[in-house]
Amino acid sequence: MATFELESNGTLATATAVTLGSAMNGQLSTSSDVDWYSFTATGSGLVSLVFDAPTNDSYSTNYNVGLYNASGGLLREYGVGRDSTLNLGPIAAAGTYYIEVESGYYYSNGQYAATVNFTAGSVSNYESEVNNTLAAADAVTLGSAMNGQLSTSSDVDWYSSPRCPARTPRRLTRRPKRPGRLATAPVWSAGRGKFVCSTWPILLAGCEWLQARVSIA
Ligand SMILES: [Ca+2]
Ligand SMILES: [Ca+2]
Ligand SMILES: [Ca+2]
Ligand SMILES: [Ca+2]
Repeated sequence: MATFELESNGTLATATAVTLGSAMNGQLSTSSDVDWYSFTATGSGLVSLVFDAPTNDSYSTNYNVGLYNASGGLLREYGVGRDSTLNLGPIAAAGTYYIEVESGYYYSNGQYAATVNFTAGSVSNYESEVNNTLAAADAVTLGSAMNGQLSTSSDVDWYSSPRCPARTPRRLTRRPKRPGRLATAPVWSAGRGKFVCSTWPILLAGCEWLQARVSIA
């Protein structure tokens, strides 16, 4: 039997609970309708979502589909116009998580279906939103790929890697060149700290930090 959203579900608090692996049917009744869904994870793992769209548009966005944590922090988001399987990335801990479906650039009043899948297991080498500030940077292992996504044009992802010990970090004097690309900064060994803006509060006692900031220019 098909399962349908329960309006009003326009907030986290009124989200319709979904069963993992089962399709949930919904519809955006107007272009401002927002549909929230919730699910419970028993531990860390990877989330994916099969979105069955009523539209079939490869180039335009009819829906924005996002994964949020219990605090309403956006973890990942995609704009879709046709049937899609979305990699919504990792969640690090047990708890309640949320899916939001809203209208994209174009509006469709058709019925969609969303199936949330969860594969339990340890996750590493993924960003852990919300990592939008230097203080919340995700630690990376040098030489290992880190997986991240810019969920919106205003998302910023910070990464860091300590390079301890034994030297007092230096203040650096300029922003990275070429914003919008991975800006790896600094080996700021003596006399060479020239890539990171001095306003970034990166002075951590006893450690050098290698930092990367990813954003859309
Ligand atoms: Ca709805
Ligand atoms: Ca709604
Ligand atoms: Ca991100
Ligand atoms: Ca981010």
